[in-house]
Amino acid sequence: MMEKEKWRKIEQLAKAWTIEAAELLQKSFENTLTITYKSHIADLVTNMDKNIEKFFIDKIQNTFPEHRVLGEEGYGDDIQDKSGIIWIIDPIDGTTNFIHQQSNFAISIGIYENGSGKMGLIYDVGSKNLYFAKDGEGAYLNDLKLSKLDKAALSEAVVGVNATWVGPNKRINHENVQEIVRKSRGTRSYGSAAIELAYVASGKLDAYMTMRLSPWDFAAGLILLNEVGGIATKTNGKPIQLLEQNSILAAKPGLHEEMLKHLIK
Ligand code: 2AM
Ligand code: CA
Ligand code: CA
Ligand code: CA
Repeated sequence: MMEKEKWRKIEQLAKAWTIEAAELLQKSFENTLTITYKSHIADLVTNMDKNIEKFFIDKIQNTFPEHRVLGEEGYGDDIQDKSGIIWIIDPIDGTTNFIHQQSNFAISIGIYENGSGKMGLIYDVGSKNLYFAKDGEGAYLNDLKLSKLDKAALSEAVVGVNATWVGPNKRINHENVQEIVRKSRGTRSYGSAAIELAYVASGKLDAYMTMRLSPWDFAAGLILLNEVGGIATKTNGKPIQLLEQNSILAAKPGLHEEMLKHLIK
């Protein structure tokens, strides 16, 4: 199969499966969720996180047996290297919102080939907004092609940041984060890293920063950002490592540099 045709098929199926999975998630609100803790009391997982991950793995394995899957809930492959095609899946990003709000949660899928980002989907299930990007072909919010991001200054920027990082914490000098908060036009916190990265890619946020995300939280968002000229690094300015936990600073050009000056001292 030709390369272009191969990716067209992957796109068509990834979109169809995502819509189908979103319907299962919406339908699940009619039933009682089974909620359990993972590492601590604020780290929740439901039966639906697990079901949706298994749903995707089942579809992918049946259709593309040579592809591998890395999923948050651990039903995928044990991925130690970046070779071949890897689907990096977060079945529900924003599980706390899924449980508490029944909105502001997303399905996030980043598809990589030999470590390079090929396709990203972030589906905000509640609003039915699909953020989609294909390497070299731009990024879309539903049918609308997203514009390249313009330069921005912190004084005119709305920054996505979780309140955790504004107070003393073990991951970053919080006084540097406070400077950013004070100098910005305003801050927002949505509780879904994937949605916040999609918001930066679509200009609804000018920047997003957080101290620890896993591959499934950012895999799709990075591909979207790349298509619109958004810049994403760790909060120390170094490159993000695809298969590791990373801090993330994602922003419009110019603004990324300005925020880094506050963060690196
Ligand atoms: P999740 O909902 O898929 O777990 C806010 O909680 C954001 O941080 C969400 O995108 C959430 O993803 C992510 N996150 C990453 N690690 C987390 C953890 N240990 N506990 C809770 N949320 C985490
Ligand atoms: Ca989780
Ligand atoms: Ca997540
Ligand atoms: Ca998740």
